[in-house]
Amino acid sequence: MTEKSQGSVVICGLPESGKTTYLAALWYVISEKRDPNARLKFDSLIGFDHKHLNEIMRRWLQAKEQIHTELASGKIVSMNLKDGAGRKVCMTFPDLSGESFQEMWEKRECDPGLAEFLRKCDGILMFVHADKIRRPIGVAETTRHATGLAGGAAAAGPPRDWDPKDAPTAVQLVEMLQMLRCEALQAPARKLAVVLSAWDKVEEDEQGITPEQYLAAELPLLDQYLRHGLDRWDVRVYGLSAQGGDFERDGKTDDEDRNKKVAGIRALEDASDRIRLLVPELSKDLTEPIAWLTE
Ligand SMILES: Nc1nc2c(ncn2[C@@H]2O[C@H](COP(=O)(O)OP(=O)(O)O)[C@@H](O)[C@H]2O)c(=O)[nH]1
Ligand SMILES: [Mg+2]
Repeated sequence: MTEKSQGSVVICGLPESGKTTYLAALWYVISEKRDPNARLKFDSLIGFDHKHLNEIMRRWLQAKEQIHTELASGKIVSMNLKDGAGRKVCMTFPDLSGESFQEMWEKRECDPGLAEFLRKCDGILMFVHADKIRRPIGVAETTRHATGLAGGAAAAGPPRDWDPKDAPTAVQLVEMLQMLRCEALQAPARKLAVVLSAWDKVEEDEQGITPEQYLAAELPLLDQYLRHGLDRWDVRVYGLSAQGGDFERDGKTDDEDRNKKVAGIRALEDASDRIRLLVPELSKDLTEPIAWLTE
């Protein structure tokens, strides 16, 4: 098997978009061989140590939210998977914190280590937390805010300076994707899997909505860019619940309602029953987006 026949995927996503939780659940499923029907199987690790993966898996099994300081910053880690024919697929996590993706919008700069992987990958897996989407603020709303008119309680106190992090989620993501096509990067990837994480939160309010419909409704700028933009992405939108519901937040156990739900998740006999992936049909196979990206 030559190097050329390998597939390669880069995992992207702003901070708090669900990357570590996905990795923890994936590690549980593939290292314990919990899903015999998974499209891809585990092969090997590059740069990762088992200890770290086992630690995030343990937190996932205990239904505890992941901690944010994880790997030494700048450490790029990859996992090789393989399909039934033995073809290897390399998934790379250039930045589990997500800060270098945010910097692509904030500073219009791309970390050299990240750039190296972007320049040679076949597909991009981009995480978006479905329940933490920053929406654009309209002019009327901004004015009301500033002048303390109707409902202007929020206007109390001095106005806060604008920070690029406050920009709408769709603006940050479209900028990041457009940068992949710029002269300096020229990322060859044509396929993009958008994973809307924490899909259980969406289903609490809007049963029956598909991931595509949700993206179009909540991130219209991103939706229009993906469908009509010049960058011509071949896109699939997934809804993913990798936890099955909210997990215990570090040091906070006084929310009765949340505690009950966490107990329900812990009580599931098979922890892989927490996982729901809308492909759009329901699946549990966390390797599906990786397999599609490298088909
Ligand atoms: N309810 C729910 N919350 C999730 C899910 N996946 C991730 N989260 C939460 O989203 C937040 C960010 O997740 P994390 O994996 O740490 O994001 P990262 O910064 O991209 O690695 C955390 O509070 C997670 O508990 C899910 O499937 N359901
Ligand atoms: Mg993380």
